[in-house]
Amino acid sequence: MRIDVLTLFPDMFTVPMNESMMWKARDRHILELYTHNIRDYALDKHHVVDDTPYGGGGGMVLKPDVVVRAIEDVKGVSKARVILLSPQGSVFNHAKAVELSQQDHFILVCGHYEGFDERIRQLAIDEEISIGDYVLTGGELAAMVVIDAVVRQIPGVLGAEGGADRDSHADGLLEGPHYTRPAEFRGLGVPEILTGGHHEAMTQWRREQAIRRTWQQRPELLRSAPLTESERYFLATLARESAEDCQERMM
Ligand code: 4HQ
Repeated sequence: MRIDVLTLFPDMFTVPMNESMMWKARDRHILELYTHNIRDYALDKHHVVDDTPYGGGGGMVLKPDVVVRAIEDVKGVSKARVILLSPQGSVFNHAKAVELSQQDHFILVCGHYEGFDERIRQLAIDEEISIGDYVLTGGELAAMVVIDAVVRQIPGVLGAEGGADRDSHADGLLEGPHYTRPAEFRGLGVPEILTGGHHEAMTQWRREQAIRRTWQQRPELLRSAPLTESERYFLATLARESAEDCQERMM
């Protein structure tokens, strides 16, 4: 996979994109990542990239001539998708990460300041992504979030053991609890089922814990999670328990 990033702050990428899983992906030639400084595409003496907005209102807006020139130069004749990071985009999620992990090339555009001249979108952007409903100072951290989530979905990046298929969201559920040694810590033990060696019972227990945690933390995910009939029955039990708890607290 090849990813190109257009940014005013390429240095922000150097450490995060060269550690841990990201370094492995690059070292194993699974990922080529290039950053490009948008300022290099400002042709005037002072390399100006932004200007005041028409109609006033304060803040600065990225100039269309500079940013479109940068995108067109980086894209060249390739068919790479051009993605803008902004709070106005559609919200990034696991499905989007999987979809992008199947592309062989895409371009991320990061802005700073109030935003982008609208003609950048009209002329040079295929798609707009937000990493969540809050406002960042720039698109760089959002781009790194997207890159991390996408790259770990590419086969060969994580080892077979740490495969992304067991992650939260991979099966539409949150992950249940994990434990490691010691067997007792500050009076708290480890669920017996995990130390018993009954593999099938353990798998079912893990699945139920995932359903339980999803019910507690993110019940809306259960509307689309693929559950078996007996798992739906287990969920109905949890819902009944919650209703009873609620009743009790009202007494
Ligand atoms: N920004 N998801 C404003 C974001 C953001 C987000 C990036 C701040 C773009 C101009 N990006 N700049 N949320 O808040 O991606």
